[in-house]
Amino acid sequence: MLKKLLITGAAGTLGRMIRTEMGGVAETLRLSDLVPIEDAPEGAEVVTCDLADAEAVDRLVAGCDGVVHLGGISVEKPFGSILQSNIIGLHNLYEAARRHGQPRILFASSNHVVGFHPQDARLGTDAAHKPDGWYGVSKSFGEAVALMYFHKFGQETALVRIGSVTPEPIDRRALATWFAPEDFVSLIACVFRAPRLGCPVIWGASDNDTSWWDNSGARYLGWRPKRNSAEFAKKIAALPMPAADAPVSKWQGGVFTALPIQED
Ligand code: NAI
Ligand code: 15L
Repeated sequence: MLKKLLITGAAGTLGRMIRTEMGGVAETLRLSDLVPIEDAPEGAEVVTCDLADAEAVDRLVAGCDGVVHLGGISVEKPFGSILQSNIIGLHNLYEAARRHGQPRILFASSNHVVGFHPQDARLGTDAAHKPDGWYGVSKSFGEAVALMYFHKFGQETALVRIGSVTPEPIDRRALATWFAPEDFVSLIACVFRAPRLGCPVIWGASDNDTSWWDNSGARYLGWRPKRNSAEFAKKIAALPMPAADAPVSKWQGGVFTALPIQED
């Protein structure tokens, strides 16, 4: 078991979903976000920290032997804010990790790294990066940084390309991208318990019948997602059908592919 697990972005949607479920993974949690965390579980340390502040991130990582890195901009935004939180923030995290014993990292990457692959393509973890906006580009950068630190220094990271984490799938696209919160929690446990991790790309998705992604490369972790979006197929079939040539029907990244570049 880890001694101290840092969760960045712990005030966000996924942070709130997982932070009460990490009891079996670490003795102590260090929860961090840019915004204050009011309702932390008992015994957790809480640190307010801007990922763009290198010295603050250095102090944040010190003493942790694992990091679930959820913090950052999680949707398409102007480049300036993505630069601070996702690019400079990522650099600060990996430099801090290098100085403080190389805690294993789970990086919350995104399906938007491959958003411009069509929905009829079946992707392995070696698929070309086809990001669908600055947000996707920042996740692509994050994956590249993690690989560089792995090859140069042996820093281990799970590059989890998350699909769509919601209690249930919200539309037809999500029948392929759905990632049940409990499957995410079990993946986190497997990542931190594995004797050897390396720096694999893992598709962050449940065992969906209509998946676009081949996760066979992650089997060595012993992770077996239990949920399948097929449970909700009838409910989703009753929703209005989007046009076949609409971005949400055509591209893996869905509506993100059609978003404009936003000015800072
Ligand atoms: P969220 O937007 O709800 O949470 C992100 C958190 O990061 C926020 O609480 C925000 O305050 C914090 N943050 C932003 N900039 C920061 C900075 N400079 N310093 C410190 N903290 C900062 O996002 P959500 O949905 O919880 O996602 C978590 C992670 O998972 C994100 O990195 C996102 O890109 C990734 N992801 C999420 C998916 C989903 O289905 N929710 C799908 C794919 C990826
Ligand atoms: C993401 O990367 C976003 O963080 C999340 O809000 C969803 O939009 C998700 O992808 C998705 O593609 O459904």
